[in-house]
Amino acid sequence: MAKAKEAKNSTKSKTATYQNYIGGEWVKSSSGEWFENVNPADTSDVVGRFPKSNAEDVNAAVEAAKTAATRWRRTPAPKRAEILFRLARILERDKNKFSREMTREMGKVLKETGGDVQEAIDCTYFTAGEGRRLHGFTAPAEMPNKFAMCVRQPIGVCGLITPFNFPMAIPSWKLIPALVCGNTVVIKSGEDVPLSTVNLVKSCEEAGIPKGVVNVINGFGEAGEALVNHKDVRLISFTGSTDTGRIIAEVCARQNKIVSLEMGGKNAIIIMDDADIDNAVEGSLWGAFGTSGQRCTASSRLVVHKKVYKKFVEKLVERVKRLKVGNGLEEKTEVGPVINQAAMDKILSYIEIGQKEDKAKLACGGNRLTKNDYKNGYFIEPTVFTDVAPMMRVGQEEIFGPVTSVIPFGTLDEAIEIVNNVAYGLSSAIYTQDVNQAFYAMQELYTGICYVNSATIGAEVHLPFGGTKGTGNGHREAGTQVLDIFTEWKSLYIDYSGKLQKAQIDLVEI
Ligand code: UN1
Repeated sequence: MAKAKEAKNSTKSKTATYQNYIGGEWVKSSSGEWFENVNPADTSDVVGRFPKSNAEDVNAAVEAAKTAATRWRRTPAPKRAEILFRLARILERDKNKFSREMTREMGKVLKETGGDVQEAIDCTYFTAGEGRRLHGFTAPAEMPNKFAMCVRQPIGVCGLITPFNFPMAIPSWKLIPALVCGNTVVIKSGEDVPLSTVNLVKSCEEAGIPKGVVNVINGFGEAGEALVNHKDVRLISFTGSTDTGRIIAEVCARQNKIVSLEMGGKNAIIIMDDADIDNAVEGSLWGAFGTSGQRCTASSRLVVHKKVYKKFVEKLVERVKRLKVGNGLEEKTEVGPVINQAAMDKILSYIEIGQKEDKAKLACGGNRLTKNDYKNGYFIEPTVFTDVAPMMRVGQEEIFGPVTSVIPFGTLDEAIEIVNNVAYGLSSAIYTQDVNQAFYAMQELYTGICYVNSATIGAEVHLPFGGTKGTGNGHREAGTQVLDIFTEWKSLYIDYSGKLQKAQIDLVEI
């Protein structure tokens, strides 16, 4: 359930109205229905109303993307990239406006939404550079007077399904590589944060991306389902919950679609007995409570050496209690609201599980904030559980909120075992001053991302992003590795001998 409410009969004339973007036109849904995008810090503040799209809208968007595909594929990649460089400059120009609008619809603090737009800018500059690379390779052929090489080819119409927590960065991770590789796309925006996708796509329009190359559908699961099921969509790239990802993978498998999934995490920081404790506390605060813990990379477990456990917990709890929770638009706020009612209910239920079922110690937080400025928002106190055993539910399951679990350990091998022994494998970290321990941990931690002396969050766009085990299905976004999602290899053989040469049969004598 999204925070977005149905707004079929909305008559509020002042509410800003946004549309879908199909074939270069801004259009409403054929259903004639709308939903409201509200501010999670104050649900009486309606950010705008958006079309509640259905399968018919998705069909129109896919048709537009299909129509535009040939021309875009044949546009030289450096030319496609030129438009994307222009897009990056537009995003830079409008960064402040987009950040403010993002905080209003998503809740995270302004510095973080600025970082989110910056990540989209960085991704666009970096990935557009591939327009002059998109490297393939040559290889020697087995026969004389024969040439062999390998090139990347675009896939066709790609369906992009994006989450709420990085409203512009994550759409850009998918959109920009898809485009530079020569694909056309239909994006299904996250229903809690459609404005940021609309802002990104309006910028694409201004940059001069041809009609039909980028299409946007706003709405809920109905629209997403139609996109995943559409026979002309060759690829689905999805970031979101593990449950939804699994369903998407099943549907795609039946239809032989390419599917890239980025799902949950249960990331941990190891704090060794030789760590700089103050630095580790600051890192843990940022990793656990930045974005109100709503990152796939959030530090939701702090695995702390017994020798420094007491000292670390004391310092951590003291700092957590001082975190300023509030509206992300206010300068002093450090932790914003969570995204919607359902998310809040889920997080609160885990806080209850932690106390009742797991019997962990609630060191601070644990409550919804409801008074005064908090009364119309989804605010939860930053929460720390201590004395958590590794197999407790709060130590195993993704909570996706401002809650972290502190787990004591005795040896580095024990800590590594605790970190690895979860269903996911996105990010991990270790605080230590010892180079041997750091390298050993980097070798043994089975995650897609690993940090030394830094929290589990903060990946940069030019390195691959993704996780092992239940986090995904083996793909990596970002970096140049993302090109392997959005292209297929084509091997080319050119025989210039002027006669038939049979591979594996006409063996060359030496
Ligand atoms: C996510 O939480 O889904 O590394 C993405 C980070 C950010 C991206 C997080 N750059 O924390």
